[in-house]
Amino acid sequence: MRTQVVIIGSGPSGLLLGQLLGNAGIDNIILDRVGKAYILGRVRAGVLEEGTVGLLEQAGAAARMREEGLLHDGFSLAFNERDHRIDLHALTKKRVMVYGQTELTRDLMDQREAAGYQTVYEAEDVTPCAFDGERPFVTYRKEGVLHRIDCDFIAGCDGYHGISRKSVPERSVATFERTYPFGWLGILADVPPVGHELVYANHPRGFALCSMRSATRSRYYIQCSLEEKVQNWSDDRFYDELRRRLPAAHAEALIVGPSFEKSIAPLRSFVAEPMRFGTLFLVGDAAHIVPPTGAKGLNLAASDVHYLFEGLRDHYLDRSELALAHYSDRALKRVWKSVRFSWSMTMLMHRFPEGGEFGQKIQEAELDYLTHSTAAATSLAENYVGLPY
Ligand code: FAS
Ligand code: PHB
Repeated sequence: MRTQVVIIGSGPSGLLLGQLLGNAGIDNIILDRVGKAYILGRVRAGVLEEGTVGLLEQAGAAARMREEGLLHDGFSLAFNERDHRIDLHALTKKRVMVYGQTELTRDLMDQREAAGYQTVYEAEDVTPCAFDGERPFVTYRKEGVLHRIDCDFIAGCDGYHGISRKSVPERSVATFERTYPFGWLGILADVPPVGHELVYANHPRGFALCSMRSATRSRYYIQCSLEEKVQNWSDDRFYDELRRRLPAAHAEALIVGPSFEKSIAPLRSFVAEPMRFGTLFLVGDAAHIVPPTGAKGLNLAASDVHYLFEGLRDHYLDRSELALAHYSDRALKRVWKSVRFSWSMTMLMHRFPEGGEFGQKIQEAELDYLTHSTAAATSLAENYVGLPY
């Protein structure tokens, strides 16, 4: 079998890249080790930058998002029992779109199926081969049969735990990492959200985030110890703790109901450099991970896709190698700025007991500065809505 681009991973980055390539007439096959249902069962991101929205429009997969997504002009920082609104639109003339990653993934899968582009789910032992030469190929096993796909390029869109980055000789990859001494315990429940915008709360008991998926579906998170177990957290216990971390007005407005998803996610910052190895390109979580505090993970995957699609389109349609040659540098420039922002939001909003009184005072001073200085709020806002591609 032969195609122009093999994409490993049917998450947001693989699906978005596959749709843009297919629509440009560039042949591609997506391989994923799990099935569609498993991928759609994962609950992750919820906030899209305008750049990500634009790419979904370009991919022809934005119709349902436009109908069901919620455009937000701002969000709140809650601390010392008070709410401070960051008016994103007034400060940047931009907005963010609240629309779940699960729905975005479903829309891209539907578009791919409608276009007849090929995807192999439950592909085992996917292995990128000979990507340091001119004739790369990928092998995989399906129902016990070994398959080989010859191609021109391989896009490693297979996430942090994927095979692509691991297939590169260790000496060729530089990694940079920071782990955080806590996780996020999150729930999804079909109850109206506590407010019409997101609330990020800094509280002595720990960070909390009130987010949503729609006007009737809420997504809540609280900072928790990495030793915590989901089974120790009944809905009542979760809601009680969430209330204690919110200003009174939000705590009183909180509408509770049975959760249908509850999970703990660890937080880390991670970057692998470079993002290109011969004809293998790392995209999205395969190359970088950010703590979800800045809502950047999914949006960074989208900007990687933008740069790689430009490079592959110019290679095939314009016979130009320039954009492809600069993929890694261009992507990493934006990656590191988002990694910085996500790290700074995480340091600002969470409790770090080891940071002591001094660390606490620095957080309070920064929150005070952010909510009294237009310059500081503008810097926060332009990072949150997404820096230019
Ligand atoms: P993904 O991990 O989404 O997809 C990779 C795909 O590759 C998967 O389908 C996997 O099955 C497949 N794969 C892996 N190994 C393979 C192999 N060997 N062979 C074949 N296929 C393979 N981001 C935010 O912006 N906000 C959030 O609130 C947020 N919350 C998150 C919570 C959790 C628990 C996690 C893990 C991430 C969260 N993220 C969040 C980040 C998340 O949204 C990612 O940025 C996003 O999924 C990146 O998309 P992909 O790069 O496509 O990787
Ligand atoms: C979410 O809705 O899942 C979400 C929103 C904003 C974040 C993180 C997660 O910063």
